[in-house]
Order: sequence, then C-alpha cells, then structure tokens
Amino acid sequence: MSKVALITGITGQDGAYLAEYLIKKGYIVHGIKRRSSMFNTDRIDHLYQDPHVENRNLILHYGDLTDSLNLTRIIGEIQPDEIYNLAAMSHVKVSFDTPEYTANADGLGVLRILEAVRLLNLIPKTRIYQASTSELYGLVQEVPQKETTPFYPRSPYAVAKLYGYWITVNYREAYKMHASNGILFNHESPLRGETFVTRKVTRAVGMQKKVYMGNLSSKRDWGHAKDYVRAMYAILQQDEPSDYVIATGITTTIRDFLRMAFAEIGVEIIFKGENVNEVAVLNYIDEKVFIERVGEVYLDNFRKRIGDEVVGVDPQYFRPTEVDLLIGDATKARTRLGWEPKYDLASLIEDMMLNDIKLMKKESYLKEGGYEVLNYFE
Ligand code: NDP
Ligand code: GDR
Repeated sequence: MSKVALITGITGQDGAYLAEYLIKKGYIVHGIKRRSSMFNTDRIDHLYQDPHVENRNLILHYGDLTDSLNLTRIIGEIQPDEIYNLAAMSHVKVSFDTPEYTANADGLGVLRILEAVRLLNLIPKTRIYQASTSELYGLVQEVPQKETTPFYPRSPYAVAKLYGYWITVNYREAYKMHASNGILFNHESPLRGETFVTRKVTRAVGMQKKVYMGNLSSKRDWGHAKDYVRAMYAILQQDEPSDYVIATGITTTIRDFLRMAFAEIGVEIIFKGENVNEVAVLNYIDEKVFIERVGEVYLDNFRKRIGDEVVGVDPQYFRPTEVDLLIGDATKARTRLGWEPKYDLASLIEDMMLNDIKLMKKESYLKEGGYEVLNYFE
C-alpha cells in the first residue's frame, strides 16, 4: 500500500520539489491549490495527471488555509499518513502590507490543520510537518542560530509563523501528536518566486539594464530547495517528533550574492558609494566565460555596457524592521537525521543562473517572432 501525503502549498517552490520527491518514493500525493483566474500550477505541470488516468499519484484539491471547513473535509476524505503544511503568504516585505491576512493564513492556518487532524481522530495515523522559518530568530539573540536560540520575530510574517511554531509544539505536547517544525533557513532554486532577492538577481543579471535593490548588507544562509525538501521528509520519518534547524552554516551578503551571480556570466561588478547612493558598475567582462555561458551573439552589446551602473538602491525595498544576519547551526539535523546539503552557494547560483539564461533566450526568441534578438542584453 502506498503512503498518502497531503501537501499544502504544492504550487510553491518547496511544494513542487517535495511532490516530485515523494512521488519518486512511491507516495500518492494530494495537494491543495488555490483557485486563481489563471493557471497557477506551472511548477508542478510536469507531474500533473489527467483526472481520468487510473491510479493517479498526484491529485489536486481546491482549498485555502483560511477555510477550516474545506481543510477538514479534504483531510477527512484522504486520511493522509503525512501532512506537509507549506502553504503561506511567504513574502516578508509583503507581510507588512497584508498583516491581517498573513496572520490568518500563516498563523491560524496551522491551527486549522492541527485541529482538523485532532477532530477527525487521525492523531495516531497522521504525522505533521510545519514549515517554520529562520525569520523567527529575527533580531538574532545568538550566532549561529540553533534550536535553543530564543526567537525575536521582526515582521508580521515572522510573528504569524511564531504562532504556527508554538501551536505545533503545543499540540504535540497536549495531544501527543507526531507534529514537528522544520526551522528552515533561506533556500532557493530555479523555481524560486521572482520577487525574492536571489531570483530577482539571477533574472536581472542578463535581462535588465539596471536592477534596483533594497538592503545590500543583510546576510543570509542560503541553501538549495532540493536539499531542504529531503530534510522535511526525513523529519517525518523519525519515530519521535521534534524541531530541527536546517541550514548550511555559511552566510553571505546580498552584495556578494550579486557579485557571484554576475561572475557566472564572466562579468565583474564593482560597488561604489554608500547607503541609498550605492551602485555597482560593470567593470570587466571575461569574454571566454561570457561566450561559454551566454553566447557570442550577445557579446558586442554587453561590451558596450562597461562602465555602466547595473545595480542601484531603491529605499522602497527596505523593510520597516530588517533581519540583518542569519546563519544556522544544523548539527541536530546532521546527527539525528543524517542530513547533509549537496549544494553550496556557488553551485546553487550556477543552477539558478543557467536556468535563467535559458529562460531569457527563450523569451527573447519568442518575443521577436522566432528571430534571434541581438539587443537582448543591451
Ligand atoms: P512559496 O511562496 O513559493 O509557496 C507558497 C505556497 O503557499 C504556494 O503554493 C501558494 O499558493 C500557497 N499559499 C499561499 N497562501 C495560501 C493560502 N491562504 N491557502 C492555501 N495556499 C496558500 O513558498 P516556498 O515554497 O518558498 O516556502 C514554503 C513554506 O516554507 C512557506 O510556508 C514559507 O513560509 C516557508 N519557508 C520558506 C523558506 C524559503 O527560504 N523558501 C524558508 C523557511 C520557511 P499560490 O501558488 O497560489 O500562490
Ligand atoms: P527573506 O527573503 O526575507 O529572507 O525571506 P528575501 O529574499 O525576500 O530577502 C532576503 C534579504 O535580501 C534583502 N533584499 C531584498 N529582498 C528582496 N525580496 N528584494 C530586494 O530587492 C532586496 N534587496 C535586498 C532583504 O531585505 C532581506 O534582508 C525568505 C522567505 O522565503 C520566507 O518565507 C522565509 O521564511 C525566509 O526566507 C527564511
């Protein structure tokens, strides 16, 4: 008998990787997707199966974390062995604009899942993974951050996630639920949403004449989402539920991420100025690397840009309260789960850049009716 998993947030970055990972392990995967006026399943279209296919291993349900009746019905119908609660309004900056909705989805949404499992008498059967976050550490009280580090959330998103974290712990202790938190540090991939900093940068490197950024000095511990979904699965395979930090243990500034992303196509940038007046100027092109990565056809136009400002700062991207430094200590995950990341930051950036270069070429090709566009990198 195949195990049955339910993934909320299956249309997101992590949901897509996790669905693929579980299907490969022989699971029947159910996912909750939101109704939208356009298709919103791009990330999982390669896994999609027509409802008329027999013995499907991917089944999607309409739903929303703000709708407890809907969640309870779905969980009751499918009786999952494992629930991965990944759905959330996951953008920290946007949570300052939509704080009430964020609290509802990211905070109370967790409670709705836990309560559904309890009311449906599924506690002995269903294990629950809650997508907690390094944002809980916020104004960090200890460096590096580990499971015992006190929390100090710094955004409506993080405060909502704090509720999600503690209600998961509370249900575990009160009702002996197999409910665990993965405290995951930032993880990225070619599937990362376009407005998170890493993807914004990897898309912009070739596409935009100048990209405007927020705080260039903040530091993040970035891993690859593919590695991090392996940890989610491992957490639910443990006999005892518990909470785990998942991180690489290396932290890097946004500024250095930009340098590394440009270097992927052989371009050196130099930062000048300070605060809102800081810019990065295109200083040098290693033509061999550029041709190898991007193609000779784009080189002439790119050469003309030497000396141009390619990065600027726009305060609209600053956050009212910022998280300056995150660096995680994943010793517990390493020792108990045997979890190790396979990607480092360089290989993560390479993966993202190769993918975005491919996308750019495809888009430029399509835009111009099938003719190669020489000015794409202008
Ligand atoms: P994404 O933003 O890529 O995906 C979020 C998913 O949640 C999407 O499927 C989205 O649907 C869905 N969703 C949003 N609101 C609701 C709602 N009200 N009801 C149902 N579904 C909803 O996030 P990630 O994949 O990057 O992250 C997964 C989880 O892990 C999130 O909870 C996030 O907060 C958390 N996390 C992420 C980290 C990271 O670095 N990526 C680190 C630590 C924690 P739609 O596609 O329709 O928008
Ligand atoms: P974060 O990710 O807030 O850590 O939350 P994000 O990539 O948005 O920001 C990381 C850091 O980069 C700085 N920054 C910018 N960020 C964005 N988005 N756009 C910019 O132009 C920009 N310039 C600088 C930010 O200020 C910040 O310091 C992510 C989400 O996936 C959460 O859901 C998850 O919980 C945490 O990671 C761990």
